[in-house]
Amino acid sequence: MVVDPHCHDHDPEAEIWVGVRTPGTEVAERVTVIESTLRDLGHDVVPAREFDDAWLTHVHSAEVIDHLATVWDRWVAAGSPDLGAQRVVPYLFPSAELLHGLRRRLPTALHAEVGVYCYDTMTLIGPASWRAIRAATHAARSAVDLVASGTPTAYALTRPPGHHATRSSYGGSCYLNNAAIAAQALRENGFTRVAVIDIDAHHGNGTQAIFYERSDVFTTSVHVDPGAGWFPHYVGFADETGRDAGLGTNLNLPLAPGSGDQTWLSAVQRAADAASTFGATALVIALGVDAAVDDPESPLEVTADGYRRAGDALAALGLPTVAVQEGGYHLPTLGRLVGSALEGLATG
Ligand code: SP5
Ligand code: ZN
Repeated sequence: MVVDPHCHDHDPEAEIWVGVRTPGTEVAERVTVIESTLRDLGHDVVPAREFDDAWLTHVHSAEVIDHLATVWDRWVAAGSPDLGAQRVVPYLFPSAELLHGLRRRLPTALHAEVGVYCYDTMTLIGPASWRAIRAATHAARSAVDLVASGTPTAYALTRPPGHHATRSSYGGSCYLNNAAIAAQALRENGFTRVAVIDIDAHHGNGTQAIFYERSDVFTTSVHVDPGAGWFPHYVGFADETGRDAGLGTNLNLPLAPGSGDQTWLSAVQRAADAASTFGATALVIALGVDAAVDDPESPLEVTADGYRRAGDALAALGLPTVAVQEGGYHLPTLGRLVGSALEGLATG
């Protein structure tokens, strides 16, 4: 398990959910309980090392990286915390209809700029958020280093999560895309064809978008059907299969709310089979455990044994594997769910 203590530092405090400030579910205690459970299960702990942040432009735009790195200090300097939400939060979004084909300017007011990069109202930024955001990328890249130097499987305890972040935008409690960063780093370490299998309860829209036109990275996601009314609502449908050179290299497997182990595991097996058909030489698992039956953020009903069997099925691919933590919000069972998935991966 690769950890970076700065992953605790991000404190979004809240989510603005349909206009109401509610307590956030993506809390620092998530990494505390996962780390302590995995320690109890005998996992060794490897500290993440520092990396050059300039490399992050291989996955994200320089503009969003600079925004994330500077927005809190600029928010304070502008007096914006006093506007009401304390945290950085958008209020206006430059939608295609609003712009009507006109050039998207960078607004003068910082509280308007936030909507250029942040696509929802649930992904707030506080004083230490950037430290955690970059620490999570360091954990993901450290796990890649381990695998590149011969460790068969490495797990990165990343927080905040990443799979909803696109090249230039953030949302869904995600800021930079740790799984995409791991996939790109594997590519640059000589793994010619990389598969990302996303088993978080929500569609991995950011990872899909980052690699949508690429033929060297296959992306597949098993998630609750956005068409049944679930985040991210606009994407994650079965007919999204990639574009241009990437045509045929994206596979979405949306599931009905209420789906349990049997249905979910056959979708995970389909994802694994597709990664194998693609000819992947390395694997990234976007390991959210919020499909669990007790999780407050999704209506899927996967058990701890289901996660163990998913780990088994993915291990059967026999590929060098980096697992990156995504969602999972039920603190009493969170550690055990991650432990079960990793147990399956190690023994499968
Ligand atoms: C990484 C990940 O799992 N992100 C989840 C993003 C989906 N969030 C949707 C939130 C829907 C409203 N939840 C109500 C919680 C009130 N605090
Ligand atoms: Zn999720």
